[in-house]
This record gives sequence, structure tokens and C-alpha cells, in this order.
Amino acid sequence: MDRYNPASIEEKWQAAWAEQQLHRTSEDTSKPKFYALSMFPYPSGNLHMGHVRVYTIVDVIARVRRMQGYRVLNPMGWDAFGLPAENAAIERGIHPAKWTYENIAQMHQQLDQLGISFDWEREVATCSPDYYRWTQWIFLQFFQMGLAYQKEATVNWDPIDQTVLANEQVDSEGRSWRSGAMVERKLLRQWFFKITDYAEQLLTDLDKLTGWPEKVRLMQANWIGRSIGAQVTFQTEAGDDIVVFTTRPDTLWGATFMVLSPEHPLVKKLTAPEQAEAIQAYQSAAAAKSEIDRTAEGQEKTGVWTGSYATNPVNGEAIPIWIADYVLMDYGTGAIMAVPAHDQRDFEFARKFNLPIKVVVQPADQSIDAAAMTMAHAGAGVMVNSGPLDGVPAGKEAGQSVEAAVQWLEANGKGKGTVNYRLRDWLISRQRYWGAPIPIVHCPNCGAVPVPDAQLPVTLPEDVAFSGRGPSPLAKLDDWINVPCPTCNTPAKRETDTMDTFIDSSWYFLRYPDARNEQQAFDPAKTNDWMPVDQYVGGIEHAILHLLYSRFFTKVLRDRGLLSFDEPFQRLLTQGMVQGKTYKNPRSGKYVIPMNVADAANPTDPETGEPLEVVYEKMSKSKYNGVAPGEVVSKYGADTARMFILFKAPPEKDLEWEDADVEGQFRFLNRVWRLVTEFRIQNSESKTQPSESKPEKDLRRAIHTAIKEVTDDLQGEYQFNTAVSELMKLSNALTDASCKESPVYAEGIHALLILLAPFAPHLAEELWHSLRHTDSIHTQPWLNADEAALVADEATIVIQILGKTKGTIAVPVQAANSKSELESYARESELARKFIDGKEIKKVIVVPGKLVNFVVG
Ligand code: ANZ
Ligand code: ZN
Repeated sequence: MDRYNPASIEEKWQAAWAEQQLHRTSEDTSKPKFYALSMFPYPSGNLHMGHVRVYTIVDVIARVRRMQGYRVLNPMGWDAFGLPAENAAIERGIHPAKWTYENIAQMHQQLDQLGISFDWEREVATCSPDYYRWTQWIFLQFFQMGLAYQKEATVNWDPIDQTVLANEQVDSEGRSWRSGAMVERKLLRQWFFKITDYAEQLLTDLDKLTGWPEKVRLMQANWIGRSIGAQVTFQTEAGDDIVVFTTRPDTLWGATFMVLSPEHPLVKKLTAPEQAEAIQAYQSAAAAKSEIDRTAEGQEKTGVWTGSYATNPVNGEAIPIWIADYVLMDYGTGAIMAVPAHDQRDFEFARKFNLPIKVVVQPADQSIDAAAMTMAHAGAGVMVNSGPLDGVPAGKEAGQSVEAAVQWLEANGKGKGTVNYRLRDWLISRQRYWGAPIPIVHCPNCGAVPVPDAQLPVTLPEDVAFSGRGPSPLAKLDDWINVPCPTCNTPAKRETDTMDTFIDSSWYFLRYPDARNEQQAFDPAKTNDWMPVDQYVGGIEHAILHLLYSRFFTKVLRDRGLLSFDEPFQRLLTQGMVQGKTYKNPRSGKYVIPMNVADAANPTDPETGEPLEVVYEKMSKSKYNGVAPGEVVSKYGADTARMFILFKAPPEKDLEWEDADVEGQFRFLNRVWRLVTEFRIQNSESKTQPSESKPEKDLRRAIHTAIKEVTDDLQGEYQFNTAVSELMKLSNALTDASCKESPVYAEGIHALLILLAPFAPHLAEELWHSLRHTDSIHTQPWLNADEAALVADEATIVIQILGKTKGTIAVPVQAANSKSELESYARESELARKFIDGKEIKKVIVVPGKLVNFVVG
């Protein structure tokens, strides 16, 4: 008998499937469609276990749907622009394109070894001109819709290398990755996408995403951050209006000063001559600080008085105007009214600078006194010292004070109710080479002019030097930069910024349905047919930006008339991490190389002798806990790797890599191999006739239970782990079956292989063919459970005497549901007779299907 040899069968079938184009997307529109999508990877060059997990999950989903009669789209591509390629160019002199395409080839080959059923004919790479041509075209759609615009924004500036740095190139101390210089902040003119126009839709449409994890919807909602409040206008002594945004307009009577962001345009005008020096110094200090530093809770408050006053519109009081860095320019209006009694940041500020505090909300249970307060009272209470609002209940739930305040402001022309979002416009320009060039020409006469469609793509020039110093490589290429204006032919200059790579990944799923189209980004008919994605699978790290941007693109292109749906991803699964075992010294925090741990049961630090902790953490080189997919595949085969990954944990949970469990799955596949091989050898032509014997009925029940359970586990909730357990149960039932000659046994072997096919595609294919089938197992129809076979013949009934359980009896299922029949079975049972023991039966209580209780005396 042949041994199970994964290496030979896996390679053989991978080649055969490719030859047969088995994974080509079916265009048979009489079938229902299913779009299975994995988040496409960055081509780093090395497949890691996290990749193996996502692609295996999606692969099983796709394979099951194909067998269930769907036409399935299961594509793959590469998120191929980005910084690492450029860093490789700077550090090692390899051109980013060469580096990227070599990595793609390597990862493609690693994926093939896993037997993933991607349709490679639809492969996309975002760095290829036939893809980014359309990225540029989409940019121009946004531009024409008024959704792409330029404004000044701060960037990270390396003063030594004279270059802009991405956030990832700035270390935690604020130094440049390359020169080590302290990074400065510098204002540059940059491109933005107006995602804020879609804030409300992006928020309310979250309700439609019932197939998404609640957690992800919540993260998106928080990111969009809708706040209801009011804009209130304050007038300065010089007659200028300062508009503030507040969520608590009801506390207006308690506003005792104002704070402007240091960047606020009115600061200059408001600054009194004697304050000018202090204000300017403060402004430059604030400019150098990051937003996180400025707004972190508990930060010591800083600020400077401008020397000017404004009038509180509700009571005519003159209140001083300050600047402070805790007020940000790009939130609300960049100015606030400060209510120190009821806002903690304002309270800290008032205490530090001795500004007045005025209580306007009194809590019900105590009376607060401004002088004695140690923190702001943000809670509920009743409005006081607030003119028309006095006596109105205030607070999140019961309060009507905010509403009342808005009414009052609107009636008196001093403000209006508004909604504010935390979401900002999306800064999309990067001063880098390895990205899609922004297809704009700057003309001295016409301004920003779109490159005409016929001239797309604006191709990245290849002959470029990468030094990591000075302006972006593109900005140094005079030949490339200088072009005539497309509109008026005057000498003009190309935009040298490239696009944020998040743009590339915001529409790739729209391209797959029509990936080879050379005339359009996609044929709307095809994309509308396949979209929305039925199941999207990827990492939780993309819960906010990638998913939000993709939703935004979908809505914009819908409004452009190209798409006929509102949301791109019907269902979303965020898979957990793959963690590896580490040996960690809890005192020093150091990780020990597993090879150096002498006694795995009692691990100690080889250097210090201290006891080590065994913990599972995300696989990483620095923790010596990585497992390379290639190693596992060459030792056990791809099928075992896939089975282990699916079996070890539910897909959304973290998974602890455990060699012993990998071994366990390998043994299971070996058992299946033997079962089927023995069946083949013994299963000569002489089969017995089917009969209704108990062993046959029991086996059929086991078979159809497995079909039902596995099918349920693969629908919607995706419990691959319990599905694998069901497969193991079925294989045990077959091993133990006493009716190996019966056709029922053959049915069982057949079912086991079909159900196993999506999980262990190579093994299932090999065994299927060993049973003299000539077509692929992957084109067989999925199985339907026979409900009749699921029904048990016998029911178990509890026998009680005087309410005490004495044991159980087995009765035919039909009898169990009839009171009289059940009673007679019970009376005649050995068990009841023994305990009744000749006593008088006074009463019999029968609960059909459950129990019979004899009251004896
Ligand atoms: C007065 C007030 C009184 C406020 C009170 C709060 C409590 P959310 O909920 O996050 O939207 N604010 C407004 N613009 C700001 C800016 N640019 N930088 C820093 N803070 C700003 O927060 C809205 C509140 O944050 C606003 O309501 C304002 O302070 C402050 F008892 O106004 B409030
Ligand atoms: Zn022009």
C-alpha cells in the first residue's frame, strides 16, 4: 500500500489544475455569483503565516461555493507601491520596480505551493502602468467633481537631507530614520480628497453593514466622530467675528474666556503690541509639536493672552482671548469658548492662569462652589446663572438644556445648531517616487490642469537616482517635469507628488471583475454584476482607513454614474493573528532562542539561570518565534498546514502555533489516506445489497450529520474549526463501522472526500482519482444532508420513581411521543419493574419524549 506522500501529490495536482484552468472564473451568468476577496498583500517578498491564514480561509470559502454551484470570483493582486521599495533602492541600489516584481514572483510561487484557487488571469499589481493609468483616471474624476483640491498642510521635514519624510520614517523620538536629525514641521502645498463631504453617508450607511463585525463598525463610527452642537458667534472689540464650535451651547453663560488655536487667522490682528513677542514664540513652539502631544490628556496646560477681549453674546461681558495649543486649527472652527466650570481642559487652563470660573450647572445632590472645585463638573444637573435657561435640566440623558440653548441662539441671531465631524479631508499627496504620479500640470495661466485622458498614464520615469537626500527623485527630473500646458500650450510643469498608496487599494476590487480592460478602469456592467464583494477577509489593522476609503470611493464613483451600489463589502471577516511560542525572561524582558532552551518543560535562561515564561506572541524575527510557511509545507505538505490553521482556532480569534497540533492534523490526513486506500483494495465488485440494519442506519446518520454540520459551519459564520472536527468524527465512524461491505460505507467514503476537498484539496483530489474517477473532485456538486437519515430511531427516556431518576430506557422514536405507548414501554421495562418491585402504582406521570415518573406507595 502506498504511503501518503504530500510532496509528490501536491506538485502533481497543482500542475494539473493550472493546465486544466480549473480556477478560472466562470462567466456562466445562469449561476448565482459569489465574490470572495482577500485583502491583497504588500509584496514584501516573503509569505508569512498571517498570509497563509487569510488566503486559506478565503480559499475554503471559494471552493465550497464553487461546489455549491456558484460562479465564484476569487482574485489576487499586489498592493505594490510604497516606501519599502524606495528604501531598498536608497540602501541597496536596486530599482524599486525590479525589487517589487522579484518579490511578486517569489510570493506568487509560495502561494501556488499552498494550493490556493486564485484566478491568476485577473492578477493586478498597482505599480503597473496598466493599473495606475486608471488610478490616475479616477483621481481626475474626483478632480472634476470638485473632490480633489490643494491646500497648505504640514509635513515632516528632515533639515539635513532636505527631504520630506513619511510618518513611518520618523522614529519615536522624532528623528529621521536616515540622517538622525530632529524632524521639523513644514508647510507645503498638498493635495486632498474631500472625504468630509461624505461623512454623513459614511456614518449612516454603517447600518447597512450587518455582515461586518460590530467592533469594526464602531471603530469607523468613532473615526468619523459626529458631534451635535452649535456654532456661536462672539464679537471682538475691533468688530471681528469669532465663531466657535461647542457641544455645550447651554453653558454659554459660564464662558469666561476664549481660546484660539495658535494657527487661527485672527491671532495676528488680535495680538496687542506688548504681547507680540510672546505670541510669536508660542506659535513657533506649537508648530513644532505633534497633534498627539498637544492634546494628550493631563498635559500641563500652556498658553498666552493676546491682549484682546471679546464680548460674550449672552450677557455682554468682556472676556479675554487667549491662544493655546490644546485647541486645534482643523477641528470645528479652530476657536473655542472656554467654560472652566464644566470642561476639564478649560478648568486646568483657568486654574493655571487664574482666570474666572463660573458655575452654570448645579448637580442635584450637592451645591458646587467655583472657588472650591478641584475638577470640572461635566455631569448632569440644573441650569443656574443662565438667564432664560435657569431651571432647565442639563445632562446627557434627561437634559433639554442643549436644545433650549440652540433655540435661544437661533431666535436671537447669535448662533445656530450644527453637526461637526472629527473626520478630516484626506491628505493624498506624497513627495515620493514609488507611487502613482498625480496627473496634473501646473500652468502659469490656467492653474492646475488635468492631464487629458488620452495622455494617461503619466508614466513614472525609470532612469532615476535614489539618494534619499533633497527633493523627491521626480522633482529633480527637469526633462520629465517641463511640459506644455495641455490647455494653452504655455511652458508648464508636471505635478511631482505621487498619490498615497491607500488610493491604489481603494478601488482594486472594482478592477478584478474586468482586470484586463484596456479601454476603461472597468466595464460598469461587469463590475456591477460581480459587486458587492460577498465575503471580504483581512486584518483588523485595516478596520479604519482602508475600509473607510474604499467605501468613500464606492460612493463617489456611484455618484459619478459608474456604480449601482452603495457599499463595496457585504460581509467582512477580520482574521486573528498567528502567534508563535516564545521563551521570555520576565525580569529582563529578553527573548531566548528556543534552540538554547535546554529543558522545554522547565525552561531557564541559559545565561542567567532564571526561570523563563512561555508566552504566545505575534510571530516575529526578534522574538525567535516565527514559523516559515515553506518549512511546514516541505515537512508535512500544504494540506496539513491548511488543516491545522483552520482547525486550531475560529478564524477571527488569535491562533497559537503548536507543532504538536500540526503533527495531529498530519496524522489525521494519514488516517484518511489509509481508510480510502483500504476501501479501494477491499471494495471488490461484490457489494452487499443495501439493507436497513442498525449498523448501516447508524453509519448513514453519522454521514449525514457530518454533511449537515460541515455545510452549516461553512455558511456565513465560518466555523472551520468545528467543521474539521466533524470531518474527524466522520472518519472515526467509518473506521469503526462494522458494515464495510455495504453501499452505505461507500457513500461514507465518498462524502468524506467531498467534504474534505475544500480543506485538503490535493489529498482529496488524489484519493478521488484513486477511486477511478476521471474528473476533478473540485468540480463535484456539494452534498445535501438527507433529513430522514438524521432522525434517530430510538429515543432515550428517563425513568423516575417518586420523582427520583433511576436510569434510562431506549424506546422507538414514534412510541416516545405517544403518552400511552410510552407508558406501556416504561411499565414493561426491566428498570421500572426492578424499582417498582411489586408496589402499588398510584399514578404515572408521562412527559412525551422525556420521562416517565411512577408514583408508588
Ligand atoms: C464649550 C464646552 C463646555 C465644551 C463644556 C465642552 C464642554 P467633541 O465632543 O469632541 O466634538 N472644541 C471645539 N473645537 C475645538 C478645537 N478645535 N480644539 C480643541 N477643542 C475644541 O468636542 C467638542 C468640544 O471640544 C467643544 O465643546 C469645545 O469645547 C471643544 F462644558 O465648548 B466645548
Ligand atoms: Zn495653460
